Amino acid sequence: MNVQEIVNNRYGKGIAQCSNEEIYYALLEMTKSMAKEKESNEGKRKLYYISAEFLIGKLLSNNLINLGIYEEVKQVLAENGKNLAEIEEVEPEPSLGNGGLGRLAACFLDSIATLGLNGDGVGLNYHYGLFKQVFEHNLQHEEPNPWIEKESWLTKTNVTYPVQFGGFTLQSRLYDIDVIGYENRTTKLHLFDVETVDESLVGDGINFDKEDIAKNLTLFLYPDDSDDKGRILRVYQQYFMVSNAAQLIIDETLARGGDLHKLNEYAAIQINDTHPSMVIPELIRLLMQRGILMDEAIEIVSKTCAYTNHTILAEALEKWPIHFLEKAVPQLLPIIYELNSRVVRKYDDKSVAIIDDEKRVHMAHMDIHYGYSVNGVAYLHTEILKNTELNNFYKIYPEKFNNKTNGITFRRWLLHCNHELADLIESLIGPGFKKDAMELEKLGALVDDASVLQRLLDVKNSRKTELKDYLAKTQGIVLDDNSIYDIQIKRLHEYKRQQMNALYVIHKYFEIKAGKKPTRPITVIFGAKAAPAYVIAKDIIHLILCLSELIANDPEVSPYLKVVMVENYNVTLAEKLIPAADIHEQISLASKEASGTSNMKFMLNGAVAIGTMDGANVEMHQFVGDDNIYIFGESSEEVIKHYEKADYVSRSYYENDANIKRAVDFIVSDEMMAVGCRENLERLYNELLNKDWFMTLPDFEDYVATKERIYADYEDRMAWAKKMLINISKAGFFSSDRTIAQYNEDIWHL
Ligand code: C3B
Repeated sequence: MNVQEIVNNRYGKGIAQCSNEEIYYALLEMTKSMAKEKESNEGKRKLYYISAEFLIGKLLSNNLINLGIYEEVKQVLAENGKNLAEIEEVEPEPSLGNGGLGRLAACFLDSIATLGLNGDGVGLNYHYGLFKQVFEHNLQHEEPNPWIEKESWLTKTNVTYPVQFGGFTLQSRLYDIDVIGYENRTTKLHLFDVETVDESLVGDGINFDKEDIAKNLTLFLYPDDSDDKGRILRVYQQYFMVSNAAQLIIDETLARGGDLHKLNEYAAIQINDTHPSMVIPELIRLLMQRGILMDEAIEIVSKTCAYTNHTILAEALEKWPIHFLEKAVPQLLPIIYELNSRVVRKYDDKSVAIIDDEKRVHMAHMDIHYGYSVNGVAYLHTEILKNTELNNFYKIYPEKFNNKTNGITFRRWLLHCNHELADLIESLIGPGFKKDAMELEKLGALVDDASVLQRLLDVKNSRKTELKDYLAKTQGIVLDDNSIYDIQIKRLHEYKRQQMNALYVIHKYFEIKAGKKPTRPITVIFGAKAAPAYVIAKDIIHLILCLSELIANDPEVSPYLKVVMVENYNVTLAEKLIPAADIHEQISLASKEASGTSNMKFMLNGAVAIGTMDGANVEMHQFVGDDNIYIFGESSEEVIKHYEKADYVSRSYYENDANIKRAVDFIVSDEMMAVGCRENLERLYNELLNKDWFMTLPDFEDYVATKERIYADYEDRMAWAKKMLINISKAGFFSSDRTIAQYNEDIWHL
């Protein structure tokens, strides 16, 4: 059925008479039924990509593109006076992820479906997602972000499993979302839920009774973990996710005539960061329940599970106190003890034990010992895992370690979010790049063609104007589309160093006051959510919002400098911001950003990076060369040495550098106090002065100098357009189709 027929059936009227909302639901129905008609991917071994996060974004346009009917639908609607872009606005965005890790999982599903691989995603159906960010008095507040409506992309299934916790059992319910591949078959995102969940539990902000597990289990992704009740709730969530996954895997294997003794021939499980790690003991437990002896069960599971590490930050490498597990999942403890004692017996090295002296279970250690593959997510990150962070494990299992540099789906991050650029590229090199991203290299032959460069600049300008209109309409933000758009969008974290960018803003503010006016106005745009319990991250947001207000109200500075922080940064906003960027900030402290994936999206959309030699920036630099990316700051080796020697003293940088002192002092100036809160600003000031764990100050001067260079280079428009085109032409490697093909070849063997 086409749109017209569905609209007629549903509403008994024509498209022209319908509201945008009515049309949206008709398109949802049509797309879902078309997905059902597509074949799902098949094969003997099936991948289960288990992840606590799937940041899928809105689905309508992507599904239409992947079904190959986007243009057709757009035209039919236009003929009836309707605008597809406006209809897209009706769709709520599910916030089932924090950031990179969750968005990566969503890109991977798109590529798995597109490449025709037999693999599904497994996660949880959080009713209120992460949270919706609102700004009040220049501070972040959190609110629930409901996204599940009566009709949605979710399809309720008949699948349900009992999940046993210490003292009680919950019955699950599986909901599916069809993931439609590009001109190909489909796969599924399985989201488990509990029917007893009670949305009315949530009171003020995102507060709720953390102990009523039957009612709260799937309300939020990662509830506030600042106290033990929040932390233990995460254990309940994680176990619920993996127990359901393990039961599903066993059921599907048996249904396909598989033999559980050879489970690894039927299933590959990718453990996405440590959140799903309990799948290892759970699967061992379930196999033993079905009569398989422990030795064999351990061996089978070890040949089935593979682990991806996404970070070296200690706080993200989960270590659960044994008493949490005793309370939530006592049935797993005998297995975890056994897994640990086998390790301890074999290796006389406490650093590789699963259970440490403080009685905490190191989830990553369990994954490495009892999985068959360990991968990092960019070249540098994997090298750091092998040589530093996980070196003791690498010495035991060198064959398990491998790198899989992240990627992004070009369907969403080019074809969908930047139609005009996709059309320009197609007119230059043909449509082949849509299937084989490496064909973008062909653009390399055109870097000296002035008319091509001019068209590229024109496309960028129209994206900038579009962003200006969108932010004016949705957030009341006023942009100058003749200014340079310099954008930093990612979770707020001290290692990502939004605070360094903010210190630069202060520096620039003083320079402008001193009469050093930029050739062209600069707009520094931020988008970031801070974890609800991450106090300093919230203080950094406060700093940025205060600077935004202070500068906007300063007639001397505001014509040249503007600071913007978009509210509730999410996938939808990223889709508008990235195509409009001139410059993107990838300024993490070297060694700390495992990969980064927004860097790839910006590159593909013709923005130029300023960044440190960190994560995938290293590979980007290798592809585009010194002239087309602005690298600054200390290297990862230098940074790692500082940590080893504990020789970094932020105060000495402050005392010995007038620019740094001036910028840091401004945080607690009278001007700032007039627009901000003393408590937050003083705390941040003290943090920078006395700790600065992520070493903002040593890189500051180099950062400032590099910013001046990049802004100056921007003024030679043709030379800049050449940089843009070179970035696009070298982006092909960062397609998630390449990443997924490598996972399959080296790890999954589907
Ligand atoms: C992120 C990392 O911080 C990014 O560098 C990386 O690109 C992505 O994962 C994807 O690999 N990450 C995250 O978003 N959440 C975590 N808990 C750990 C890492």
